[in-house]
Amino acid sequence: MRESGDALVLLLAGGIGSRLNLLVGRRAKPAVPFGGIYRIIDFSLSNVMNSGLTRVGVLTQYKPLSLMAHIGDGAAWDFTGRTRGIKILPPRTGEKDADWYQGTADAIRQNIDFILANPSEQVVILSGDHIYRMDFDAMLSYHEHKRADITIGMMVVPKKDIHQFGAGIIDNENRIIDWEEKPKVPRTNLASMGIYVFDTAYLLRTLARDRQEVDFGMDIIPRAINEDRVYAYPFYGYWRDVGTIQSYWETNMDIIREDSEFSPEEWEIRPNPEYGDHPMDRAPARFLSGSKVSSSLISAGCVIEGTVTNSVLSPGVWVGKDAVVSNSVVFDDCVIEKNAVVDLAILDKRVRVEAGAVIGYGDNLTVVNRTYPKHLYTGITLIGKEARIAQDMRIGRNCTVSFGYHEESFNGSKVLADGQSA
Ligand code: ADQ
Ligand code: ADP
Repeated sequence: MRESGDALVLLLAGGIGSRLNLLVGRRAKPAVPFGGIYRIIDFSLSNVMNSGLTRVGVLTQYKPLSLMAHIGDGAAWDFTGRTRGIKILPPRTGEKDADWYQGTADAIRQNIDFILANPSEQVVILSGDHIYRMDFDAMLSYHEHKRADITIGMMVVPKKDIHQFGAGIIDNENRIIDWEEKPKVPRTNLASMGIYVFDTAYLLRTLARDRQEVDFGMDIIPRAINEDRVYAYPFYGYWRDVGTIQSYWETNMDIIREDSEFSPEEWEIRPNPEYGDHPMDRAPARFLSGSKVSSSLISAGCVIEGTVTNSVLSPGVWVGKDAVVSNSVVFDDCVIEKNAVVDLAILDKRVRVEAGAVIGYGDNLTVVNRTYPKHLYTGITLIGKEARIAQDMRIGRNCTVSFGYHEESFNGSKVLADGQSA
């Protein structure tokens, strides 16, 4: 019988996340700041903590530095102690590209030593880039009750979105009887959340079977449903994959929607207060005379003199006199000088928008180019880390500006038309 807290957690935190564009230029997707004071991975780590699980391996691959710094020793999520622990598992660094993880199952396969060194009845496999609250202890009990080999967290999504997910068809016992990874033609609206419970012995046998099986959704699950006991664990709460700029922005906006069921504080999501970007060592936010703020999340250390509506501000953001920030997500220590306008934009850390500059210029919210990842297509403008937007500069909708990193301020052509990059 399973002892509560016994299961081993493996957190997949390695994907490149290229659809997040500039936000992942210098950091892994799970390390992207989110919701004012969090990073995306805080949601998974807090869920693990709140489920009473105490042993975690974090599988990394792409630009793990700020992710490692952020996780530190894991004390923020109570992973320190004699029988507890969080370990960052780097990718194998062999000679060949082929030694890098090829897919989710391959990533786990390369860490079999870690699984063997931490004996457990079940392994819980999670993604580091989802925003949600879930009780994995309840899922583990369900897994045992079903006597399943694999249990997959699944939820109903709009049919038009099913092509992004693994899609399953279940019988009336919730056993998965058909499966298609990222189906072109929707046959069901039941989507995999990429959250798996495996019986440990079964997982080890499965991984040893065929090294060509490199991905759970593509290879392992479609075979397993024919031969083994694979069940869906139905999930009814809030869950978002923040893999695109659009879903990242929408999910941030969900925090400030008054009718939203999404509430990081109520869910006891913990940021890492030991880590540099944290609110604890900042002064309280200040609202100077003339400031107007509504429907927004304002973190500590912010100083507001202008207008902020419908926006999420990380710690230390300055909004100058008569400046307007609306419908935007603004990361740590950005400065929006007087009379500047920022609308429908995401600003990475330490961006400076000089006086009178406009980001999100014009009213063109129409589709520019639907073939993302590269291009934004719903009007959101993305400004990369440390970019400086010169005085009176105008940046149109759907633009990306990665000009920064201590270079001159971006004032190239005075106007960046819709959909351009600089
Ligand atoms: P995707 O999200 O497309 O689909 P994938 O890109 O393989 O799956 O990533 C899953 C997670 O693993 C991500 O968090 C990613 O960062 C991480 N990851 C990917 N490759 C990795 C590697 N080599 N090393 C470490 N981490 C890695 C999956 C399922 C679908 C399901 C969706 C739900 O395949 O069936 O519907 O997740 O989001
Ligand atoms: P990111 O969001 O990409 O992690 P940060 O600027 O927050 O960007 O930090 C990148 C790394 O550099 C982190 O490990 C952080 O702790 C470290 N860092 C950031 N600013 C400083 C600083 N002023 N001095 C020393 N280290 C810093």
